[in-house]
Amino acid sequence: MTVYAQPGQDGSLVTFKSRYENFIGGQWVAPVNGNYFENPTPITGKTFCEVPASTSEDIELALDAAHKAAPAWGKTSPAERAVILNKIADRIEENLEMIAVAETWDNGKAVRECLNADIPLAIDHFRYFAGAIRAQEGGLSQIDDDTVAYHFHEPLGVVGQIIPWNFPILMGVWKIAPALAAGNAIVLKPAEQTPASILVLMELIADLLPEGVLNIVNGFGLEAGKPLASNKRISKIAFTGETTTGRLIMQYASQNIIPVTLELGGKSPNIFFDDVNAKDDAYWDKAQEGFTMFALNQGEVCTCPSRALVQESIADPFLEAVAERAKRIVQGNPLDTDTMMGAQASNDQFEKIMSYLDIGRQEGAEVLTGGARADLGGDLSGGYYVQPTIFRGNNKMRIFQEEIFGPVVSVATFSDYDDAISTANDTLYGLGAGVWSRNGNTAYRAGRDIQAGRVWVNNYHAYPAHAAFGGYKASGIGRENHLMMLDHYQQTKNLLVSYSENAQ
Ligand code: TXE
Repeated sequence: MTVYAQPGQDGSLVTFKSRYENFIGGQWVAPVNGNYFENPTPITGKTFCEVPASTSEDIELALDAAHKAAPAWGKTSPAERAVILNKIADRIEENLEMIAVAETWDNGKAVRECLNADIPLAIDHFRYFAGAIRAQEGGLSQIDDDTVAYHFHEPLGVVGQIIPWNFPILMGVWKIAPALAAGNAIVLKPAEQTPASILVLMELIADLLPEGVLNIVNGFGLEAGKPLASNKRISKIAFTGETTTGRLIMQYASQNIIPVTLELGGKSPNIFFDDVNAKDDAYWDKAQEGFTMFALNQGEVCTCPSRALVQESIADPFLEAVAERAKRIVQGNPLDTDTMMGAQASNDQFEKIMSYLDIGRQEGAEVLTGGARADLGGDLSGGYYVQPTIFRGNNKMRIFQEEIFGPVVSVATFSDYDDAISTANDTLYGLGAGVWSRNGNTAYRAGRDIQAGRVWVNNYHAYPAHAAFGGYKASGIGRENHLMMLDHYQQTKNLLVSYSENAQ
């Protein structure tokens, strides 16, 4: 067990500045209007730094810097860009614990998640796209004996990226790594709830990138996000956040006819067929763990398995077992490596989750475990902690249909295969899903019948860089991760060449 010192205390691995600026053109630049906002840590609720409350003027400065850098960066060879991405990965790896503590302090999540998942996945993402860009090949079509169509990949130029607060560094890197690999310059706006850890990352890697290639501008959605997403000087906007905001982003982008990728909300079903607990073995243990993944990252995951569908015939023993398991989730100081669940990322999010705990009860759902704020005492009493909560109800309830984005799972039962699939698909969303069965045919069939971009079969919450990730229905457009992500950051240039000297 390790308990990391809180930033600001003796022995802390990370030193936050008390005031940050925007990172524009390789420099730290104060916001034009001179305004800053306070950034609290969700761990104690206390402010630890100030960051710029930027406006369109700062976005324009960042776009100036990005446009200045883009032509030369776009002409670097894939091999040169790959070397830089690999150096970034190495630098983060050398400072893994420091970055993990910074992420935990800014976001509230358990440091063991940052150490074992968020930051290693971010490192691997840079390495994956370093390899991917070198392995990418163009295409050549022979039109006739004298005519050839060459297909080249070209960068889009300057791209805008807007990220959420649930995985600030990982969601940033999911967007930054493929965009840089493809030769684009970036203006990125972090979420106002978690503006600081990505700036710590930027301090760490700034010297590895040419000036202006990666620019970070902090601020709020309407004041800084909208001027970026609606700007005529970007060639693409990538967004992760709420579905209602995603609709706005699409409207802005439509004015400029630029491509969008959207990773939006979810209400992912996690389906347990009646053979899961047929034996008390390692598989059953794994399935129980798969159920309790609703609490991973405090439930602040767009693919949170927030609707569990359990076959009627096993419902009572199954739910008794998983409720016991959920009670064993260790809540505590997020900087303690024994802690499994930390703080919700913001007070607003905490309040939203608490309101859904009330809504669930009012709708008549039964609370199997949890259902309240977690009071952890000491200096954590000002933080935003919620107990892992299991509701039992039915799929028409609001707690089954609306994204809570907290450590809350709503359980319904199903009678047979068709009932399971129709209930699973009875949602606006289609981002993630889980299927648990010892029967390979059932699991395969369900995986194909569920309308979601990612279906985990006999596992959950794995995010390898080389598996495509993205939503069906109102969960988004486009994919992240995987080679196909490069397509979202590239133009195709077709050169149609005649080598004939004869008239056409
Ligand atoms: O999201 P927003 P919020 C869901 C989750 C959560 C809810 C609200 O259910 O409770 O959304 O979270 C920027 N133009 N998800 O309010 O508003 C904003 O500054 C341009 C799911 O934080 O979508 C931030 O950087 N940008 C999700 C980013 O958008 C705008 C992760 C996300 O904020 C903007 C986060 C505008 N008009 C929340 N308005 C997931 N899919 O993982 C806001 N922003």
